[in-house]
Amino acid sequence: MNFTRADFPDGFRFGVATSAYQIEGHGQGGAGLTHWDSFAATPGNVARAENGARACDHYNRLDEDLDLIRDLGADVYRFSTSWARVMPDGTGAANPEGLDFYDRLVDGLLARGIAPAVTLYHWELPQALADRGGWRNADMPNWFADYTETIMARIGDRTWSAAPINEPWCVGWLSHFDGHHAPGLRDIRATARAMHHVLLSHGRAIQVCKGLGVQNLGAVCNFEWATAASDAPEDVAASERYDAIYNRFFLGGLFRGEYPAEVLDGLEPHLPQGWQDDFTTIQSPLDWVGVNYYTRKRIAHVDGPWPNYAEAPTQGPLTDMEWEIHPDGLRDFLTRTAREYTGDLPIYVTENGMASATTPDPDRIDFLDRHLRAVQQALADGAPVHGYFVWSLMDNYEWALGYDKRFGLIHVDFDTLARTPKASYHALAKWWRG
Ligand code: IFM
Repeated sequence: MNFTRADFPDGFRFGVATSAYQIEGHGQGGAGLTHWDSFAATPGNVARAENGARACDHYNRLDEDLDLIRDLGADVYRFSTSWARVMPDGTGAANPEGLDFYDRLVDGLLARGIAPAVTLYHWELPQALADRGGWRNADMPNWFADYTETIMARIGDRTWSAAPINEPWCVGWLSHFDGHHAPGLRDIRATARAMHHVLLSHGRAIQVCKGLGVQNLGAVCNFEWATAASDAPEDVAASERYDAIYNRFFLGGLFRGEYPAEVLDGLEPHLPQGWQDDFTTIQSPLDWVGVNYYTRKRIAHVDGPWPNYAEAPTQGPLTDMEWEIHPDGLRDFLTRTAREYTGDLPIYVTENGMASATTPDPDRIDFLDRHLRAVQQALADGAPVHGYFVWSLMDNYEWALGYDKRFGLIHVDFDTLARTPKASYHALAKWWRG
């Protein structure tokens, strides 16, 4: 990687990202059961039925991990707080040990000169709320607002930025329509409600944060570029439907106060009554938007009920997730988001990275290099990109795929829990440290 900080605009921030359940070790510190624990305990849902009970044991290795972030030269650390660690039953009493942990995390970052970027929900829903229907339940925005108040009253005076929910598509569609993530449903009505309640919960949390005086509030969405598998009109229409569900639904709700017609074709009968009235809350003004980007899909029409699409065979080069490496998609999302939805609002690449078990990892260095060049192209095209955060600081629990998909700049030995920085860590440190 032949970059220097001077190759990016003044004030451009570089960072790394993780999430609570993927690294902390959820079995410790009084955290409550989550729907990921029960999903993983159900045979067939997760590779080798692995769960996040120990993960990287970050809970007990906080200082060591924060030193590694400092030595990397990262400006920002994007982490998440676990709802079930803060409020083990989802509502009601807080867990003092959990609040203390996040307090120490934020103070530890500040003491090392690293800006704390918090996300309030990265998928570990307290089981007690899942038992009450989880994201399908119209009370979710209220429960989420209470949780937001509890955690941000404690740390929100010292965070650099805050975003309520990581990747609403995963929370809504992947988990309730595809059934690939907890709670593992395949139900169109649950999907419609979850997708809407996620956005409404986001809006409520933004309002709570504003009330507490928390600064620099944003939303983090994940996007996949959709390319039609052929020029046939039905494949083109299928790829537009995929794009609408995956990408435009959330941007539309957040920044235009509307959902795309192609999504309403399938979901409208299942949305909660009065959904149109919720956009005032959903559109609570933001200070930035985050783009998580990894890959693109080739999409073909299939006969059958809405949404009538299927993924066409992937073409190389691929990562260990079997995701195509397609840096142009990052450039195109950054420019399209600004052009069609957010204008001058700062955009951060809040996640980008690759799964690769190779060590040393020249493939990861090449991946990051190509995506950073895509960011430079977007900047040259006028997109107001203000930062770029790598997923992930260290190898961790890759959800339904367990521990063998390695996204880290730091290798983790899951037997000894030893951390070993990879070549990609050193390559980034070389220019991030200045
Ligand atoms: O590991 C995940 C993360 O939790 C959310 N964004 C994508 C990453 C890689 O799949």
